[in-house]
Amino acid sequence: MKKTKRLRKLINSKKLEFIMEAHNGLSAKIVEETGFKGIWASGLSISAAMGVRDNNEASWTQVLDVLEFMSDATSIPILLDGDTGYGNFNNARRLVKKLEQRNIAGVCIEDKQFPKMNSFINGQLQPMADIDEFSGKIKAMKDTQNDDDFVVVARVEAFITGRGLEEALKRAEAYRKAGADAVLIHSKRSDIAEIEAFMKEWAGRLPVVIVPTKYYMTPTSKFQELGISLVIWANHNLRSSIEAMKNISARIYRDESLVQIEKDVASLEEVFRLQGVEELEAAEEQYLPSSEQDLDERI
Ligand code: SPV
Ligand code: MG
Repeated sequence: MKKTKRLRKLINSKKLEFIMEAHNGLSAKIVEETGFKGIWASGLSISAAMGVRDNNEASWTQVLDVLEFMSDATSIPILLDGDTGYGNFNNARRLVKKLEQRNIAGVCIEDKQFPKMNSFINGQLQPMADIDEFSGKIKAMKDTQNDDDFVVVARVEAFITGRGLEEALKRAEAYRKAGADAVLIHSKRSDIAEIEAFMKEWAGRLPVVIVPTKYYMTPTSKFQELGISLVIWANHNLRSSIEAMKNISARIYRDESLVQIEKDVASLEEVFRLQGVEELEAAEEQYLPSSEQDLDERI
């Protein structure tokens, strides 16, 4: 099944589904091997892995290059965190074109202004997009996609910017009318109150996606109960790798030796396996001359 269709199925499924953050080819591969049915290409994680801020400091084509590696390394669908679409409707529709060429299954855009800022930094101060402008952007993206199953998720930042339920509903409804396939309702509260209030009023008009980074204490059964479609575990491969790298760097620095740490890092064999070394060895058998004699005959 096409990646786009698989993402669409995840979003429309009656069952609560989950996708997991990745930020490069390696982490994408690990997400797939773990068993996840989809990948969140997180803007925060990709930018952090590049050593820059989540403020559109990395250009959109640099993000595209990372996505290409992620897509080539995996067979499950990728939903790109497309920030604000990297400009106006025209930039956003060109993004869709380029994503389809790279076999990316969908993109989520948020109703803020370019350059964006991460939702958990001074959310209250962040300017939102004009509703009509953002709706036009969604419409342009939907009109551009070649594959009917390509998914556009509209992310509502009304709670993040402190504007409340009424504004969140008004925006979500406008984006639904503009053709969005799902709504991502974001909250920076440590409880699920805003999401719960939204879900009650929204009443299933479109599938709803959430990112419970801040309300991580909420049991997953509550998401199911509220009728949420898709949960994004948004940054936990990045954060776990930061902890692991800090720990191992510090120990090697302190010990000036590898004696104590070898048992605590992935083996080289595991690195080679993840890179697919075996496949290359098999291909060499098939395509490279097998002996000096073969080579002599061919010359
Ligand atoms: C991301 O993963 O980059 C997101 C989710 O956009 S959040 O960091 O919660 O804004
Ligand atoms: Mg982001």
